[in-house]
Amino acid sequence: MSARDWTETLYSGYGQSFTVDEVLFEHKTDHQHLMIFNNRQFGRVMALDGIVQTTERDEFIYHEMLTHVPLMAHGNARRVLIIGGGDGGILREVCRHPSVEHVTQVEIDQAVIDMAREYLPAHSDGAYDDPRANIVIGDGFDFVQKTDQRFDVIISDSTDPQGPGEILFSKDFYAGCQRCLNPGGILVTQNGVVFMQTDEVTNTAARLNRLYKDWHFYGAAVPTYVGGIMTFAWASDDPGLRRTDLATLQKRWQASAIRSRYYTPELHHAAFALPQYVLDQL
Ligand code: AG3
Repeated sequence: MSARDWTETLYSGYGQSFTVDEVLFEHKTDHQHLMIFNNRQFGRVMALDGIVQTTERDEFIYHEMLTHVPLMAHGNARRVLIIGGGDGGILREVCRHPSVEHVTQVEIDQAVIDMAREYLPAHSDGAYDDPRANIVIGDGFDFVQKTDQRFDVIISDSTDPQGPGEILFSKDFYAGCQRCLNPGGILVTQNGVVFMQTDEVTNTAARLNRLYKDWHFYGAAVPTYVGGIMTFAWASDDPGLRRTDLATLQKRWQASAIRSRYYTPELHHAAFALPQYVLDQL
């Protein structure tokens, strides 16, 4: 098959392109257009509705930072809720934590889970078979409004706020998550590339500010989320958790015996330091 180029459609007038060395899967699911292809630089790439969601080569940065930061700051997370995250990367990292007794994952699109298990097996790395995992195919927004389960950490691994993902950035979604958090619980969410998607930070900050005692953002550069640092929103009613000191993080991380490729307690601490242009949005 001859290689063709594919360009992400996230931004108008700017975008990354990949050589599609081989299309592995392309299909319109009940919810979205799903494509998985091979690229010589990034390995297998999964795109939803024309937007890169994850690649084999750089997924560890995003998945480790969205998981280990809240779990290490919490210190004893037993029950975790994942919204979205069908590729299984977050589930894999959550299952690495010995404190975790139960994980519920609410993913709207069964096809994303099925195709990721088939074509991106290292993302979940067996976590879908972990006895602690309970997979719900459904709407994450509805789930947090209705469930009577409570969680120590909620991780929203959504698509961007356009199309079906938009509701996962609403005030009512953040309120639903707050409803489902145990005392001392933490919500983290993917919040876009701040240089390119500045409104996302401004809007999320305003919404969280009306609900949670403590909120902030932290960041990490993920090569295939182009345009600068990816931000993650942080919200909790316990302001002390975000300020967990470095020595405590180091002690907990060592005790967990988790092996990472990106996360370190030092990076965790530093990730909350934001550039002035981002602080100006808060
Ligand atoms: N979730 C976040 C995708 C964000 C991509 N958008 C962007 N570049 N702003 C991806 C799912 C990973 N498990």
